[in-house]
Amino acid sequence: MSNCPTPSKVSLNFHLRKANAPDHLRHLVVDIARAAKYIVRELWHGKLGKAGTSNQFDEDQVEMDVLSNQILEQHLCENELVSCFASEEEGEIVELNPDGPYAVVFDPLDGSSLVDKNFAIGTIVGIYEGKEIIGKKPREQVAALYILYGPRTTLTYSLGNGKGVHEFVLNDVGEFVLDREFLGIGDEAKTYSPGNISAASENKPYRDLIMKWIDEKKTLRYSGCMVPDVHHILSKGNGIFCNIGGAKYPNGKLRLAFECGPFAFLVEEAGGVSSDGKQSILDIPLEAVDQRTQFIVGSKNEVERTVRGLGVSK
Ligand code: FDP
Repeated sequence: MSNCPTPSKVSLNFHLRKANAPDHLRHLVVDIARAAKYIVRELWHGKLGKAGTSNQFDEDQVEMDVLSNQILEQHLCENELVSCFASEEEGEIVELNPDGPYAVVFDPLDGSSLVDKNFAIGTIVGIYEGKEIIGKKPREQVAALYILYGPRTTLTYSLGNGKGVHEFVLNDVGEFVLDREFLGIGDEAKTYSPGNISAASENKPYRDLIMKWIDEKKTLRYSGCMVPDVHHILSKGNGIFCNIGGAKYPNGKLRLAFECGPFAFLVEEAGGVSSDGKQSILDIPLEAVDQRTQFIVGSKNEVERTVRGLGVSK
């Protein structure tokens, strides 16, 4: 960083440099952040209706799903740094530059069914070194980040390896500037966020856990989109989020590659814990892009109690 003084407003680029991110990785993260600014603009001014198409999971796509996927793809193409990517909106892994040093996984617009209701939604990204996605474990990510489109647009990233989790806010000149550094998660949860709650009708251990949280007078914080829901845990510094299996989704509803993997990386880096009911999410090998997993994440003691309570109900 030579003789440059630390600016009063620390940009994402400056922060990545200070964290000694390799130049290619820094450029890639900054380009993803740039894509997010175009997604924000479309959320403000674009069409929010249904696209009339469906994604690899046979879920109806909204126009913003398709558009945010295109925006991200375009930015990943532009920098020549990406060997391939897997997106929740694409059926298969998409090959880009064979010499690109990174492979990227992303959900371009998580919670997009809420977009026309004006709820908070987000983009989730995980970055791996090399040309492979299948066979990798989320622990091997070299960076993970999410962008939260809420009352304010924020970007939270981590490079792992004890380098911390950091939050930036998009300012009025279109720069992500540092808001908070080294977000941490305490061991006890005051809030709970129970996903796929309809599973509790046939999954008694899950129902019992929810009743326990109610009896303990924990505070419910569930919006229906994982990005703000897990962000709440990182932001408040405690809480538990889960998405548990039931009849409709035996392994839970969420996808390992684009949703659980990046968030597990961020939460564990912040001092929290993640689990599928048996092991850390970070140790589950990616066998397919459409792989789902149960997801229990947040404050250590509550995640451990939850895993015990579910009795490995996977
Ligand atoms: P959505 O389907 O709206 O994209 O991945 C999917 C997700 O949102 C998560 O963001 C969210 O936590 C979950 O689904 C909500 O599922 P439930 O409605 O089953 O709680």
